[in-house]
Amino acid sequence: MTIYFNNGVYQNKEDVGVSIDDRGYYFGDGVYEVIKIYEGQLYTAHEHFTRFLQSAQKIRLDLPYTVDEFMEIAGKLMVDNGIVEGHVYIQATRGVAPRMHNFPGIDSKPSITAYAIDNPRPLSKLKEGVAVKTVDDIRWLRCDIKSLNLLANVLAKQDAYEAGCAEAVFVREGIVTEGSSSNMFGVKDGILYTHPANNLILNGITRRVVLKCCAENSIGVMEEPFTLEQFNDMDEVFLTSTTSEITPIISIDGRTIGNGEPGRITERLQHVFEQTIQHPSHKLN
Ligand code: PSZ
Repeated sequence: MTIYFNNGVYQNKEDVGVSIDDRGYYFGDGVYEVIKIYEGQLYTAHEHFTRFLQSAQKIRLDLPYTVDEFMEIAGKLMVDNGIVEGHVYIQATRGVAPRMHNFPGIDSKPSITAYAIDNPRPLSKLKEGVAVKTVDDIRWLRCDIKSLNLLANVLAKQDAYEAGCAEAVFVREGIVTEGSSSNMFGVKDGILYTHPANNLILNGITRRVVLKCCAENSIGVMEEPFTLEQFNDMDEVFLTSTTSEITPIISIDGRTIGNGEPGRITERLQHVFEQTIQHPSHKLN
């Protein structure tokens, strides 16, 4: 039986009642996180829960737990559900109140729900790479917030899937920002390029791990905006996310990158990343 976390109570999925008046349901008025579990241990959980609290603060949502308390909740869900390889999903909404746009009164408390679930690593995609499709970045200007509002991301991902691609790449005014649920990287002449961590992208935890791996392995990094034209002309391209890790990209809009196989630096970073998994207590800072 899978045990879910529902506002401080651990219960069966069937017993988790969600109100029709929840602001997550009405407005997507909330934030979330996904934390990977490798070998029965949470990976970079401190960073994820720090970002969770930061996202909440950016939407003026006060959460009643600290990073350490969230780590305990996630750990309990992982252990009690016997998850060895998978992830924890957690979200917080602005709670339950009759539908109105402005914030509910102080008597309304956030709704916090979480669960742990099996999710194997995408080994064949990691090895073979994936195709991607570019789409217009029609999102708002606070993409740094891990918001439950994902309509533009959902539409983009569906576009990509219908084109036989695994991910959609957002392009804003000619600049590659990020994927619909990933960060984007290119390698040109041995230098790694990725969009700077500003309001136009989510500063991915996996992105941060990759940048740290580069620093430790003398791989040059340019956190500078790059155009779609530059992206198409990269020697290697890959994407990162908590569940996709470092996934090579082998084609963009049907055009092959390099020789159509994962690049050398991409594979080297995958190898270094793999070592961080084996030391899950690994800290970013
Ligand atoms: O399971 C999945 O499909 C997941 S787990 C995390 C994501 C997808 N995506 C996170 C994400 C994102 O939604 C956007 C818009 N940009 C970047 C990322 C990567 O963030 P991290 O590395 O923290 O998962």
